[in-house]
Amino acid sequence: MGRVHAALVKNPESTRIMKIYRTARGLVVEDGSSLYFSAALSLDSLIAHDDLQEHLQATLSQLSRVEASELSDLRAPIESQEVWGAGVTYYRSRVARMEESQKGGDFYDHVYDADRPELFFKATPHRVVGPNQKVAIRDDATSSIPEPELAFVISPKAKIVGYTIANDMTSRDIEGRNPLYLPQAKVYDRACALGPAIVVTSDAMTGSTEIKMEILRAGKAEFSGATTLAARKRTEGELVSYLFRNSSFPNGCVLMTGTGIVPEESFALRPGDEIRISITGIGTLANTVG
Ligand code: DO4
Ligand code: MG
Repeated sequence: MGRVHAALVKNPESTRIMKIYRTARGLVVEDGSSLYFSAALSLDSLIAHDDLQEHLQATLSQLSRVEASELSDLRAPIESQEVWGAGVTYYRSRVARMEESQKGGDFYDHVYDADRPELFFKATPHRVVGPNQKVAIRDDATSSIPEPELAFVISPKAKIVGYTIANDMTSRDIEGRNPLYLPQAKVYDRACALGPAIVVTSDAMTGSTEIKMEILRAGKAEFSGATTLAARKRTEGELVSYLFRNSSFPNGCVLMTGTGIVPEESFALRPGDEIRISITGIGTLANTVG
């Protein structure tokens, strides 16, 4: 099990960072080296707490201690939340989209520099898969890529209560034909993966936090790339405040914060590829294409 990375720790009072896993049986809370299980707690009710870290610490004594084997059947750490995405928040994404676009490429340039970020609807919970589950390629797409992203878990009152890892699967040939096809390129069954856990912290993640992605084909590395949060152009506050403008999220929501890693244009995912996305302090989200 992972340990908290210094990048997550801003003040000594909050060094006790916890993780929430969702399994087929219920929720598992990791606190240091201890694991606690509850079949009764729901993510919807937890995410409603703006002080989630303190709330969880106060709740632990009522939960049962369990062994690591309890984490064998992980599910996406989501219940009723909508998943949204931010786009073109890294220079690499701006450049790649402009190259891929047959029409409308300058839209990406404009949105990179604009005050208002690109925010788009990504998934309802039934379209989201968890760790080790299969993500999908659309039948009518010819070039699909994974997008490795940090995701915010946000309370109904617009407070970031945790972080997780997201894979924003994208049919880039469909989006490349016309930016108005974005919803079809982005929203389809099993187009989003989340996990393995929500890191619960009230501290912002620092710029040195690393995001890495490796794509294995027949067990061999076919692509690898890395970036850090320092390369993201938008702050946590601006992304969340634009998302909540005139929009309410009664059960909170998940916001993917954009990709800074895009494989070269000649690359396309194939069935059987394994996608491994790691973020400092959170862990690794692994999915196979199928
Ligand atoms: O503009 C299209 C979406 C971009 C995106 O998903 C990203 O930059 O991560
Ligand atoms: Mg994306």
